[in-house]
Amino acid sequence: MTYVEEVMDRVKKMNPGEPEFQLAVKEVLQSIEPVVAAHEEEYRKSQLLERLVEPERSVSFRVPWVDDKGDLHINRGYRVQFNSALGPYKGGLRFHPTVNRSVLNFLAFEQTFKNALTGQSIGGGKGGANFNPKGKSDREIMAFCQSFMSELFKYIGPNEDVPAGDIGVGGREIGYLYGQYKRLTNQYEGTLTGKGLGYGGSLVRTEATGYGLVYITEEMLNASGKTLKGATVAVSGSGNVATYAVEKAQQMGAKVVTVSDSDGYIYDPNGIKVEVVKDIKEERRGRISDYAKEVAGSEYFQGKKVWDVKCDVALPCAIQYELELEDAKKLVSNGCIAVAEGANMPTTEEATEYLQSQGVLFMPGKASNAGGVAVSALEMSQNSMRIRRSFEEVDKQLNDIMKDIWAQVSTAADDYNRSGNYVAGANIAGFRRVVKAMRDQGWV
Ligand code: NDP
Ligand code: 2IT
Repeated sequence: MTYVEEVMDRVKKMNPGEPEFQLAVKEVLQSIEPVVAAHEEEYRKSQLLERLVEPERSVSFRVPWVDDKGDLHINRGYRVQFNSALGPYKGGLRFHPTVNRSVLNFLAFEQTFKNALTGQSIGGGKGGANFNPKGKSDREIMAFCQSFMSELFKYIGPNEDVPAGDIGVGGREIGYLYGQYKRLTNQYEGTLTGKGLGYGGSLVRTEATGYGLVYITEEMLNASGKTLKGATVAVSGSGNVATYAVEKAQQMGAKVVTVSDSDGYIYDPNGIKVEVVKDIKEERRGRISDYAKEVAGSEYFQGKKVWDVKCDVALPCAIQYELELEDAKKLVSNGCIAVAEGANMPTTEEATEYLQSQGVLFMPGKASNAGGVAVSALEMSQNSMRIRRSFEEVDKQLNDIMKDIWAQVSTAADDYNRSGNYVAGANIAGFRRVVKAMRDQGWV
């Protein structure tokens, strides 16, 4: 057995029943194998990979809350503090019924390498709860957020762990969480990011993940002599990442023809009207099927996925494993030339391998959706300095960071004879930075 295989075996034994986490570790460890081979003795001696796959700390806690009828509910909350070699733990909070330890271990592990790619001083973490915000009233959401923070506040802080949003956690939830944090700690500080602009938030944080995704997609296309201008784009999801990916892709001259939610998708051959998506999702908190009722010429497909639609570029922006092998086959047979992940691990292992084997340009989420956390780090620095940067300034920094990530990912792939394999490039580039810091900090 190679060292990587031994560590993989250990992860399986120590984390039984955690398929998402095991898969994420496997993907990273397999792609860094050439780097490990070059330093095997040193890594073994310092148990480097064993430490890399073990979260530094992980808490779970009871979240009791009362609904509008006066009934009590109990959910489980979590925070996984995976790796602080590069800085305070940083990563989002997800409120979704599928949240469990495996999903959060996978997301926090991935976050460690993503955050490394941003070049900023942030470690990897992730948290959330198996709470379903769908159909809940504003008061119920507030009650849940306050109860969740009443436990979480013990483990976070501006130099310790700085959570943000993810699925089911947007501006409204961050506001309620922040209010409760402040009440409990008596501190007005940057312990959460994605805050409202009126109380310490950064311009561009709302747009950052979607915009960053489009910036790096354009870099990847340009390197192959192609562009988003004039391209037809399929986007999945209609949440934070999807909405601003649609907006930026259209600003760059692409035609985006789809958005979706977990019930079905919209096809609009005239180009998705992003104001309508924002109104339905951000204002009315409705379902995406409403779009077809409001926009003439568009169509709603219940229970189907956007990958049925012919497109040049696909941007999966919803949830893990939403793009499976049969979807990848459809994309290829419809002439798709590039896939860039807005979500975390939306493409299954088999689908990724198929796309790469067919010559489709493929950018993994830890590189392509890093714009969100990168602007979160810019929010942290603005909070520390008590300053506020303009939209243009932050947007320019975001663009520069995405260009830098593109350069790191493509160069690392070249360095290890994997040119064009950006999965390997992203894992190797992220790993190198994390490992250097871990090595320098000794056996901790
Ligand atoms: P949101 O909660 O704002 O939106 C999620 C969207 O995905 C909703 O439209 C939701 O629809 C849809 N969705 C969920 N499950 C499915 C499914 N099974 N099939 C199709 N659509 C589905 O979350 P975000 O936009 O913030 O996050 C989306 C992805 O991007 C996640 O993977 C997240 O981890 C990742 N990400 C987010 C960042 C951020 O800054 N927010 C940063 C980097 C990555 P429905 O309402 O029906 O559930
Ligand atoms: O997956 C992610 O990178 C996020 N949900 C954003 C994390 C953050 O801290 O901004």
